[in-house]
Amino acid sequence: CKRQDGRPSKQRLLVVANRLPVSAIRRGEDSWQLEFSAGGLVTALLGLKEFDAKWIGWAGVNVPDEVGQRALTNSLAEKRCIPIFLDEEMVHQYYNGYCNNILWPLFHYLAIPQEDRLATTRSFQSQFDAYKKANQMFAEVVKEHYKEGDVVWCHDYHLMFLPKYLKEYNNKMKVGWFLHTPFPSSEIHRMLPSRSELLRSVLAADLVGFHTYDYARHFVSACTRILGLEGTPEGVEDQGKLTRVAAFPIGIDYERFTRALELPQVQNHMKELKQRFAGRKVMLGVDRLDMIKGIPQKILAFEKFLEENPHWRDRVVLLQIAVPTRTDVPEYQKLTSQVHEIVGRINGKFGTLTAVPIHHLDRSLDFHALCALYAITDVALVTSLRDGMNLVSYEFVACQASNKGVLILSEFAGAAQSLGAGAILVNPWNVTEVAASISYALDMPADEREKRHQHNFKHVTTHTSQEWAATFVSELNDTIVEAQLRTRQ
Ligand code: ADQ
Repeated sequence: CKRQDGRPSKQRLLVVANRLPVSAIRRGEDSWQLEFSAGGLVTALLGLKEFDAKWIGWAGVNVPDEVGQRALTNSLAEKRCIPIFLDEEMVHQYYNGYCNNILWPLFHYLAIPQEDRLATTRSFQSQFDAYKKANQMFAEVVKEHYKEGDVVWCHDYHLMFLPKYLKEYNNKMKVGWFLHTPFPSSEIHRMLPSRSELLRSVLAADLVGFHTYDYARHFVSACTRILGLEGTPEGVEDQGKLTRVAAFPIGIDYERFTRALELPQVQNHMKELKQRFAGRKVMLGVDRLDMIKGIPQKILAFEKFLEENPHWRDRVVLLQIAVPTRTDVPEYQKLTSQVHEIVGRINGKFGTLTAVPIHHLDRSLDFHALCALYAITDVALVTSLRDGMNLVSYEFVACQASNKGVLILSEFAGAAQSLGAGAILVNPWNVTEVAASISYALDMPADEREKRHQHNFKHVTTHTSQEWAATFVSELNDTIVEAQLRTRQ
């Protein structure tokens, strides 16, 4: 593909995800303020600089009036974003309901709580219908903006029907689908009443990607066991049509972090933090306040560590930065109160008149503050009960070139497969083991810290988000060329 001046033009890419990378705040009838929002997918896709990319997704606000919708569409166009407008009922049924109440916990091996089971069973069909309807709305907007030759990259569990709807419209469209969460064992997936339809819709894509080989394997075995299809080393075959299935481990744009650390304001902030916590080791947790992140488990392990190691009590502090998400879902409200209650109890038990062992913040930190915190941390604690990858662990490593801090990482995060040898791997359900790992990490000799850090740093700097996106798209292009060759033979 060439431009008029002979130079190759960038490949056009339509990135379709439930949420746009910006949040919109209404400032007047026809004026909007846009802000980049935190989150794993957003952070990773900031690396898509080599493509002529446009984003399609929901802006996270209800805009019932046409004036507001037009104004928001215009503001977003400057950021190369195209909005989908979902009304409140749709958000309730599709997003809070089917996506976050059913697929999210199931894909993370979390059982639906006893008191919600009946309600979930009752509302299942209406939520599933809304899910399909929402996916159709996304498909309509993609169709409107699609030009021949575009690559359409669908993201995550919110959009499992999108490949099917797009291919039904135009079978020549290049469609890839990537899952950011784990794909669970087929034994878990088969509990879903809509298990077969979801699998078949995803299989309409040309290329299906996961963070790890294990998730890809679970998906293929769900297709063979539930749909009776044939799994091949390349993917899944159905009546002569091959859907490629592969692992594409995500990374981060690590230079964004290393560059930020050189800025005077970040350096100053680091100095302030070091003074503030002088004489104490700093432990850090940065998570969305979600049940998959294992925040209560982390704090309980820290409590056990303090109980068992009285000599550390006033020499260590845990900073837990937890950005609230899905705040209108009762389960998440319950989690917030639970975390507050545990933190309060532990601070009451081990705090003094001048210091507390845990600083817990329910908020997002701006990028520079986050970099400074990562850089001055001695031990980072990631205790996800399940996590597709976990970018926080990579971001911490990227900021540790001088400090060589230790990463304690859940074996249930995808990142454990890439940073396994550099991190201390733990089972977050086992508080005794996590407490012992905290003690080990705090006392770790410098040469071991150095060796572990080098291993992690090498991985983070050689597996970037740019490379992840480029590999996925190039594999998608190759898959289509191969399929054309096969059809011609
Ligand atoms: P998330 O569940 O959002 O992502 P993660 O991969 O850790 O999890 O990414 C979180 C991002 O949000 C990081 O970039 C982090 O810096 C930022 N963030 C989190 N808390 C913050 C806070 N308090 N203040 C500021 N920033 C904060 C999903 C999957 C993951 C997968 C990613 C990418 O659940 O498993 O790794 O997508 O595929």
